[in-house]
Amino acid sequence: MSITLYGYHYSVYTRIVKMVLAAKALSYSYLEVDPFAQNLEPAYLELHPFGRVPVIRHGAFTLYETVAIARYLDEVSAPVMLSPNNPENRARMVQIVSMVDNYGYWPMVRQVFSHRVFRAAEGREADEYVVAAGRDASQNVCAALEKLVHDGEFLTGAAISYADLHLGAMMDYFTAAPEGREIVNCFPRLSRWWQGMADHALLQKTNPGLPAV
Ligand SMILES: N[C@@H](CCC(=O)N[C@@H](CS)C(=O)NCC(=O)O)C(=O)O
Repeated sequence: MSITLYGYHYSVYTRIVKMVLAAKALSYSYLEVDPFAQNLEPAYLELHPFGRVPVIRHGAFTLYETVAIARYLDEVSAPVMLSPNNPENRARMVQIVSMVDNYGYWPMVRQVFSHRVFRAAEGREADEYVVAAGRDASQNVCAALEKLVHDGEFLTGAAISYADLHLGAMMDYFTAAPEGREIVNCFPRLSRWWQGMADHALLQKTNPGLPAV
């Protein structure tokens, strides 16, 4: 059955799904959708009622919400490889993903990265008030992550899990900003994890780059 991914080039959530597809060596076709465009096609809103990306179609089955997509793809293409066997580690994976979605994405990506890095690449000014608010909120998120990082090489143990991909995509954007690097450097366990993860082939392969003006 063929897989279609609807995504946006610079979207972290689209990148996460691309990493899962690459990790599982799944081929797919890709359709670009700009979720920030004014009038999204009604046909797209049928797929995603909130007008966001990503969405996947697998045969007649369509799915939105990145975590659901990632876990579905991991499960339908054996062997399952992104979810730890141990219940504690699996719960930790879900906790980290849920935590960064609820408290980290907005300050780390939409405030610090978007304003400091993405806007600069587009030749636009950052709103310093937004960057400062994002920096403060991100500090709390990184402090919380510092307590959750496993002693192993990856976030939930010795093997890579979905949490590494999910947080990795956000961390790659966040640490592209000097404020992000400075914050992460204050947390030794989180820094150790990120130093090992930053050059991971899945992140390298899916790096969207920045707009050229
Ligand atoms: N909870 C959604 C979040 C998806 C999301 O926010 N995607 C961003 C792009 S990274 C988007 O579509 N933003 C459009 C907007 O905020 O209007 C998921 O996990 O898939």
